[in-house]
Formats: sequence, structure tokens, C-alpha cells
Amino acid sequence: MVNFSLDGKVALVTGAAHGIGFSMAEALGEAGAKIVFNSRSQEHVDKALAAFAEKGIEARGFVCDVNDEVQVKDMVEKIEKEVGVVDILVNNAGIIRRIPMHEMSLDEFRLVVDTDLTAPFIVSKAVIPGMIRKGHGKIINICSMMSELGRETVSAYAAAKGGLKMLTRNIASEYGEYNIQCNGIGPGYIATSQTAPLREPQPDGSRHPFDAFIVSKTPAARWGTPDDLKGPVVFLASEASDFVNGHILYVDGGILAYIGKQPK
Ligand code: NAP
Ligand code: GCO
Repeated sequence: MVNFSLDGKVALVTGAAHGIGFSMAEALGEAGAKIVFNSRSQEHVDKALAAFAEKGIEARGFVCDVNDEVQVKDMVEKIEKEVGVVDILVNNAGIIRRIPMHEMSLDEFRLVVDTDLTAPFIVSKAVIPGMIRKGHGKIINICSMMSELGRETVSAYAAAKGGLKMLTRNIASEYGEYNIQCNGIGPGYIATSQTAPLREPQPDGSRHPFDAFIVSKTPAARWGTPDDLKGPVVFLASEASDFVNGHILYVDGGILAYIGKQPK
């Protein structure tokens, strides 16, 4: 029988206090994994711990900024000691800044690249030695439509998420021989706090033009929800995907396959 069970596995999901990370952690927990996650704030950690407990999911939460290598190393050491060696890492924590490139400061550009590209390097680097010792591991990087496409105002985000696609392929190439698989998930447009400004109704009550644009660009004709990522993340975390390595699984309702509706 195909094995999707994650019984006995330890799964670290970064930035899982809310949004896509929370839903993916919930799915991994439902499949049997012990969940470990981090947030930048104790308040978010506490709220998420209560939400996991309500769902009967065993979880540990840490305050940790993924951009800080010392904090990440400390967190991974604690997880190894108190929960177990990480079997599954989901690099989910991420930010976006929507600013025309010629108006974006260098600090803003760097913060996005640090969080969305360099941090997955920092966290992966911290867990890979344990995975090598244990003889297996799964690393899942949360990429984006912007790993493939560009658009106005998201230069730093697209540069980082495009880079994350290549970091994924490189980790797959470098650590495949240690039975570590590294894949990406590229969510389409998903209704979370990150995309809330793109869905905000107009002052006259009409739909935000970007909202209508995304629905028309998506063959599924809707925004995705964080729950749409649950099946894909369990698949890539489980033995069922042991020969899938270096792949980006786009979960986008068909956006990347579609040229768009012809104008009326
Ligand atoms: P979100 O609701 O804004 O959640 C982002 C998460 O990242 C939060 O849990 C946040 O933690 C965490 N985070 C950000 N910077 C961090 C840092 N320096 N250290 C630790 N944690 C940090 O956004 P989301 O939509 O769920 O996005 C999750 C991931 O999916 C991101 O990588 C995003 O780029 C990607 N994605 C989103 C979409 C979409 O349409 N929504 C599509 C494709 C890809 P705290 O706020 O608790 O500190
Ligand atoms: C934007 C969006 C996107 C999505 C997502 C698409 O401004 O275009 O925020 O980049 O969040 O990453 O896959």
C-alpha cells in the first residue's frame, strides 16, 4: 500500500502560526507527525499552540527569527534534544514588499531576499546534518508563481522565489545521495494576510481589480485557500514521494498552464 503516514516523524514548519504554514502543519500533524514551528512573536506562538491543541495536534512552538542564524541553530538544537531529529523541514516563512523597483530601498530589497531565500539556506543548513545522521530527510521549500513569472512591484520577491527554486534543485542535487529529497511547492494566489491588500474591496464596495484579475487568470476561477496545500505537502513529506527530488509542484488552480481569457 502507498505510505502517506508520517507517524513518528518530526516536522519543522517555519512561520506556521497562521496562513499557509498553519494549514500545512495541521495536515502534517493529522498525518501523524509531531509539529514544531516558529514565529517572530510569543503572542502568535501561543495562539497557534492553542489552535493546534484544539485540533488534537501535538505541537511545540518557538520564538525565532529565521533571518538570525544563531537563533535558528539554538532552536534546532533544542528540537533535536527535546523532540527529536527533524525528519521534515518546510521552509514556509516569507514576506513580500510591493514597491516599484526604482523606488525600493536597498534595505527593503535585502530584507525580502534575506527572508525568502537566505533564511531557507540557514534553516536547511541547520537540519541537514541531523538528516544525514538519521539516513533520510524531506525539505520542502515554499516557492511561488513568482518563481516563474514577474509582475510590477515584486522585484525582490520574484528574485528571491526564483532563487529558492534553484536552491531547491541544488539541495536535491547535493544531498540526494543521503536519501534527502528536496522539493518545492509553488502556491498560486492564496487568500491569506499576505494577499489581503490585493482582495480589499474598493471604497465603492466593488471588487479590487486585482482580485477580479486573478480569478480571470485562474482556470479554477477562484483564489486558493491554505487548505489547498494540505495534500501536496503530505505527499512531499511522505515515503510516497521518495523518488521525487528537485521538483516544484505548482498548486495554482492552473494559472501557469493558462494564457488567459480573451478580452470580450
Ligand atoms: P502570511 O500569512 O503573511 O504568513 C507568513 C509567515 O511567515 C508568518 O507565519 C510569519 O510569522 C512568518 N515569518 C515572516 N518573516 C519571518 C521571520 N523573519 N522569521 C520567522 N517567521 C517569519 O503569508 P502566507 O500567505 O501564509 O505565506 C506563507 C508562505 O507562502 C510565504 O513564503 C509566501 O511567500 C508563500 N506564498 C504565499 C502565497 C499567497 O498567495 N498567499 C502564494 C505563494 C507563496 P509571524 O508573523 O508569526 O512572525
Ligand atoms: C503578488 C502576490 C504573490 C503571491 C504568490 C503567488 O503580489 O503578486 O503577493 O506574489 O503571494 O507568491 O504565487
